[in-house]
Amino acid sequence: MNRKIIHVDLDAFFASVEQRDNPKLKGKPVIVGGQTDRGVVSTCSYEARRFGVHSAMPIFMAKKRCPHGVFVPVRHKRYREVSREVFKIFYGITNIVEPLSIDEAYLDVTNIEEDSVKIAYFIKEQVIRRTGLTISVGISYNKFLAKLASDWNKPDGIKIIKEEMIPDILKPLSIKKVYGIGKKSAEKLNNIGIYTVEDLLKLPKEYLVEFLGKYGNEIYYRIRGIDNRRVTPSRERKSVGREMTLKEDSKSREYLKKHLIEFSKDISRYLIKKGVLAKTVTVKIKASNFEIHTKSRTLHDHIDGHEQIYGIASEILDEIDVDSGIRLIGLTVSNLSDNYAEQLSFFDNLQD
Ligand code: TTP
Ligand code: MG
Repeated sequence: MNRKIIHVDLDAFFASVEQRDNPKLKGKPVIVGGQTDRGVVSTCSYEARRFGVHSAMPIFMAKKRCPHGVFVPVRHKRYREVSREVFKIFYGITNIVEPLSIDEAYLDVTNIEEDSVKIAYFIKEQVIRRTGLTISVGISYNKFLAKLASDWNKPDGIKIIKEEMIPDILKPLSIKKVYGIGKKSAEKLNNIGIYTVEDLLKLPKEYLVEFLGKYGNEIYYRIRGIDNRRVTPSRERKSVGREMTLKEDSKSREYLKKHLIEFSKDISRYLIKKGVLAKTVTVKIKASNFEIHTKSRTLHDHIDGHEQIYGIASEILDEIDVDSGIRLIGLTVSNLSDNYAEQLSFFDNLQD
């Protein structure tokens, strides 16, 4: 039997929350991000996107492109609250919800008899009524196509991709739209004259595998509308970490700390995207003689900011002996708050 998968993604999430909390910002180009010129844009309202502003752009550049923009600081705590409200609506429909980030999830509604388009409109209506935000919804019979569909008419979009529309509807799309084709693979394919899904459909499976490695097989099937990945409810991660073997063994704390700064930024970005916080910070080192040491600190409060994570990591490193040379340095945060599990238990009793 055909599955019924819905993919939901809030529109300009952080910026929309700012506009909802402060009605003076409605209809204005709102840019949410770091407050200094050295910061980056987290996201911006669709009004600002018209001027070419987008996520991850340096603030100074956003100011150049959109000098009359309203620049506001990031309020993660507030976004997590709103995210929880929205996820409650999803869990009110089914328990088979797979959160992908703070504003995005898959729902498997195969077992719900109601027409999936009606369910999608119900979600949109509930989200706007209970949070004042708009959400884009994609409906299809697998994950790849549902996600593609939610992006189709953003913002406030709704789109259904049916089996009989495949492959025609996919043919004109850029290969960058295909889940699994990253920037590097896209460039590689562009170099041999492959730009659209239509071009890609002409490549034999063996060639794609040869060319793209192990994902080639999945991509071959995906663009033919075959994607059997299941919607897996709330995969909870226990920790998030980064580590690196250094080019040469090092005794310099300053050099090691530079890596900790980069790791902290990476980890913080991940936590914020997922809407979770961490309570324990662990630094790991491998000495020149290959001995591994780890040292942890557990805090009273949960954190997600890179400066906070680095602050703790740096203090921990100060307590570690580096004089005999360090081969590898790593940083992990754990003891994660689970934003989503709370909702699961809340709705457990309501579901079939
Ligand atoms: P997205 O869903 O990628 O973006 P969006 O909701 O702002 O806009 P839309 O879906 O309408 O295209 O990300 C959700 C939130 O995650 C976003 O509001 C802010 C945050 N985020 C960052 O902080 N940095 C980033 O680089 C990205 C992409 C998102
Ligand atoms: Mg979004």
